Amino acid sequence: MLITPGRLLAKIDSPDDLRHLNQTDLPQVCAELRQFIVDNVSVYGGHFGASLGVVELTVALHYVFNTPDDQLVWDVGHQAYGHKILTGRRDTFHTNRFYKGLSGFPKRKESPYDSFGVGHSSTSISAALGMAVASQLQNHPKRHHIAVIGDGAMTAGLAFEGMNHAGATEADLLIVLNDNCMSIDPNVGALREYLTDITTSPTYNKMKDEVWNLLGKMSNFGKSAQDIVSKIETGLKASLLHQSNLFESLNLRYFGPIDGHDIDHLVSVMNDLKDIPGPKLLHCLTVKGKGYGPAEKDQTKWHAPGLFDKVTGEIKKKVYDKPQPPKYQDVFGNTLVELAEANEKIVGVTPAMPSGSSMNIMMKAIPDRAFDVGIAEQHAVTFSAGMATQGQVVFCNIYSTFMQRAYDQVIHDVCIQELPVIFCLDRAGFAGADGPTHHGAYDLSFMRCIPNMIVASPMNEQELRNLMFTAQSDTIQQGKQAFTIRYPRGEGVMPNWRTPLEAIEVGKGRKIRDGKGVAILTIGPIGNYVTNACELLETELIHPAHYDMRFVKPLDEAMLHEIFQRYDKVVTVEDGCVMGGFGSAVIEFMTDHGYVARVKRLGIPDAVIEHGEQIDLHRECGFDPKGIADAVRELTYAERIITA
Ligand SMILES: Cc1ncc(C[n+]2csc(CCOP(=O)(O)OP(=O)(O)O)c2C)c(N)n1
Repeated sequence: MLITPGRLLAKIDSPDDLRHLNQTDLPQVCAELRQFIVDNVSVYGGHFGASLGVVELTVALHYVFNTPDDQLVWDVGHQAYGHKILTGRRDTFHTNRFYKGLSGFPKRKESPYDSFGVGHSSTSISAALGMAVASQLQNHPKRHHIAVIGDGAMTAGLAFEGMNHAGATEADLLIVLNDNCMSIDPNVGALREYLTDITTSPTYNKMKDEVWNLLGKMSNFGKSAQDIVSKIETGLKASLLHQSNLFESLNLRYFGPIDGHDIDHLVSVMNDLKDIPGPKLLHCLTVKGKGYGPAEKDQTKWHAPGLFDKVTGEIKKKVYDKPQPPKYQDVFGNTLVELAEANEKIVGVTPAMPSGSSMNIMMKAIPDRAFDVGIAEQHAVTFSAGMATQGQVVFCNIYSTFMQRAYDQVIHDVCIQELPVIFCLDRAGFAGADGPTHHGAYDLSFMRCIPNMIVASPMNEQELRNLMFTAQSDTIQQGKQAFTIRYPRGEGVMPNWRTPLEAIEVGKGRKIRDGKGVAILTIGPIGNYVTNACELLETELIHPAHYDMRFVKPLDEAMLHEIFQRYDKVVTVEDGCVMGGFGSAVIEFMTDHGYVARVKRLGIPDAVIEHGEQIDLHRECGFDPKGIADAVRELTYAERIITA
């Protein structure tokens, strides 16, 4: 479907074209940009509310600053659709997030305007500061560096680490705080309260405007006059706010709050800020979903709504004639409540993903035992560890990819201290359209090498429920081991998934089918592809056995002995990196026990795999049903020639 940009937008092939327009044209550019985003996302999907909320900011930033020489860093990057469209990607924007198309996030390889690759949050301040300090070292005194960060992303420790450093430098750094009171779900924590406090202090706001005007006028009178006014301004901010200004305390000059949808004001303020040296922060108030009614009203739902009818605002849902399997995340959310109702020690922890992980089901059902701690994965893990020391049974749910942030906490705060925290890693394996920044590719490898850690993955919904049941049982909780359960994004395979809860013996796999000559060993839901692969092979009279190992650690050694005694050809399949993962564990077992077999490991290779539908990526990496069948054919080829 061809989407036509508005009259002005059609002529903007780069920010240079934008900068040639009159400032009076900018409201029209904003309206057309907003419409173009609505038109595209409604038919092609993607993130939505965040980009609509920063339309004016995006236009103002590219209008005022000399991008790409000035370095503009977007935090997370899910709000950068307007930026992509204004920076030469308007005509390819319909490929956004599709296999081989544009990335849904800024990406250095994609454009010189994408100064820094993003996807995970709260990196922008550190990255832009690094650029600013490099500019000083390389003698580019006129280059500006801007980090645009949301109030949600600002809750992460990394953002504070960046500010702490920035405040001790003279770097030319502008932090634009895009405050819309939302993370994906409503933002949480004391920082949110603090920002609301600044935003709603009427006395401060009035005084601030007056001082600002004065500051503008004083700039004609040289640096010492500016310094005096600046001191008055700082004093005013401190005395008029309930606390001293957080950002000023970190030695960042604080400006705002201003209306982030007033394009004229944004342009004039940014022009002023260009002349103010050193690290500074501009606090902009915006509305997530701005300009599209339904998205303004239900901001969580419209964070990434899927396809929708742009006229009625109806989100398109596929209609099926029979019951469908649930999403793994919903099995997690519902099972957690079921378990927590029976075991009052159970608590749930999520770092800013209540709806993404379905922890919101427990937050609703048992609010005092479910915690959204903000975008703070490291804190989430150590907070869980703290609760575990007191005998709470903690389900800490973190997307596999975001767990990378908290690796030291898992080792240092949980496993070394023998605490039985339960980690549920959602979005394990390929994340799909979000791409390489979000693929949960590494958890099997990085979790299995930690002492005092059990690592499991269910092949279906029933197994997920049973693993959760097992992990919270007294046997595990009185032991000394943490318990990782990883499962993928999307739906499972069992429409009737509310099965009775049963404990699973830790380190015990399942034989799914017997075979001849070759065995396929799988971990997790990717094992469901094997049924299909075997159907393909049956017609060629190849009969592989299939084992669902369930646990990567501890491995089912009895089962592996059986396998290596019966089969000298083995294929391992995992939706995770092959280096150091499940297949590697099987090979380690094989050599440790002196078996000799041909083993083919299927999984994610040592490469950055881009975005696309999960099945496309499985195919690309050779572990879709056909890829698995091919691997078996390859292993058995010589034998079949001989016996033919
Ligand atoms: C480290 C990390 N944790 C979680 C996420 C998932 N995530 C993506 S956007 C988002 C909300 C960000 O909120 P904010 O920065 O305020 O931007 P907004 O969407 O409100 O514009 C979250 C939690 C992430 N991208 N990175």
